[in-house]
Amino acid sequence: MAAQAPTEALKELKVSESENATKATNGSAAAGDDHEAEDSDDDGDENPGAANGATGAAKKKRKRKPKKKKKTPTSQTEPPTVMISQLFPNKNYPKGEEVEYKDENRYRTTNEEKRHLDNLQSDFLADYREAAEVHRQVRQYAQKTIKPGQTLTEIAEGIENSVRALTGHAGLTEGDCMVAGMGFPCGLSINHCAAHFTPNAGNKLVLQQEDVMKVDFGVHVNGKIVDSAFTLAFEPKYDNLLAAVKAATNAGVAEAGIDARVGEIGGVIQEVMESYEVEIDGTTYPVKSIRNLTGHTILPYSIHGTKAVPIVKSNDQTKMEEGDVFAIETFGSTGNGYVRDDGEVSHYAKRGDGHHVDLRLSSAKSLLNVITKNFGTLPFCRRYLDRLGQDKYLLGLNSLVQNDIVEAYPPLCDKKGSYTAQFEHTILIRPTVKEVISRGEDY
Ligand SMILES: [Co+2]
Repeated sequence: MAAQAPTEALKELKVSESENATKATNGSAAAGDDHEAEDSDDDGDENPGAANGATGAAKKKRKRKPKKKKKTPTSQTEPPTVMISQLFPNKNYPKGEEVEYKDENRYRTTNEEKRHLDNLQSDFLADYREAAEVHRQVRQYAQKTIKPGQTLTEIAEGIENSVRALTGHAGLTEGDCMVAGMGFPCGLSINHCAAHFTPNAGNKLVLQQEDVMKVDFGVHVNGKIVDSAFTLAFEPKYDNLLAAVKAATNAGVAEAGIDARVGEIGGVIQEVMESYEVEIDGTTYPVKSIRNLTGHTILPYSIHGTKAVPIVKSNDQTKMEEGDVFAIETFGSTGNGYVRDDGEVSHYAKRGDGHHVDLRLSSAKSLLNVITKNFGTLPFCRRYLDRLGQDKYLLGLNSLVQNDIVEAYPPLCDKKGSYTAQFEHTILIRPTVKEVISRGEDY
């Protein structure tokens, strides 16, 4: 999930290309632009965990039959439905890509004290590796099967229901979403829209052959959120755009480490990104880093921590430190290289700095209770309220946004007609090594 650079901070960025520095027209959060008419009931075709829940009943019935050992599945199904904890017993989840630190931090890999510190993190690591394996298996199936002609709703629900099944938490009982499941909604942002679009109920958008779609979703286990994204395109003319962003993200991942300064990492990312150009339908475009989007730290149950990783050169001297978790994400664009709020909001999250407000609206009060119990500070979207049986909640939701209790994350788009792409990994700055937890054979 993308973090947005605050407007003041942008002034401090040393942007190499400023000719397109259009004035920010960030309107106030689009809280009042919503209409309820489209809300419809979820059709409730959830399947996660069905096979497991049936075990008890099945045992009773078959009492007299000769004992047939219930086989633990040893491979994933298509679409994915088998819990990752069954595929990897005893929490033996695959590691991410471990990268040794460089230069004055080389000693850490073998240092006794750092190894001890690392060993104390075994539960944290197991949760993170489980979430990452869920992400890999779900996204690799998505990459194979998503095709033009599908609706964005079926794509998003397919990904989200697979995540829920693989974590073993359907998220339909109170508090279950907080144990494991979606770390944030499945973003499906198309063409000039870079981030934070997911269909609301009733949306009929269909994926087109010529579309460039950013698929950005989070998986969490006990609040450890893996934030990773990729871009899908079906026409080869976009290959260079995707290659630029993939290379830029990998450069950012490679530069990350203990004591690395985020402003310098931004410079490296920009240099790689902007060394590419892409020819689309006879016009050649330079690929630009989107300068008001950034990577970010991740905290337990909180997708946006306090540190940002710019994707353009900046004089931000903030250092990466032992114990940090970073989402390294980069965005390339054929447009202005600058996004603004555009369109109906779908993504929301309760703010962590919970100050008390006496809410006058009873619908806002009861909705806040639902949000707190089911999502805490994890981002959610309107569809997640629908599937919990909530309806007619928009007035209450908008009131929570206006009272700064819930933050709205509107879609972020570059200029119309442009194309944007994104790749993103989550990395753990462990005491001994850097672990690219979400690395897969795909990206
Ligand atoms: Co992110």
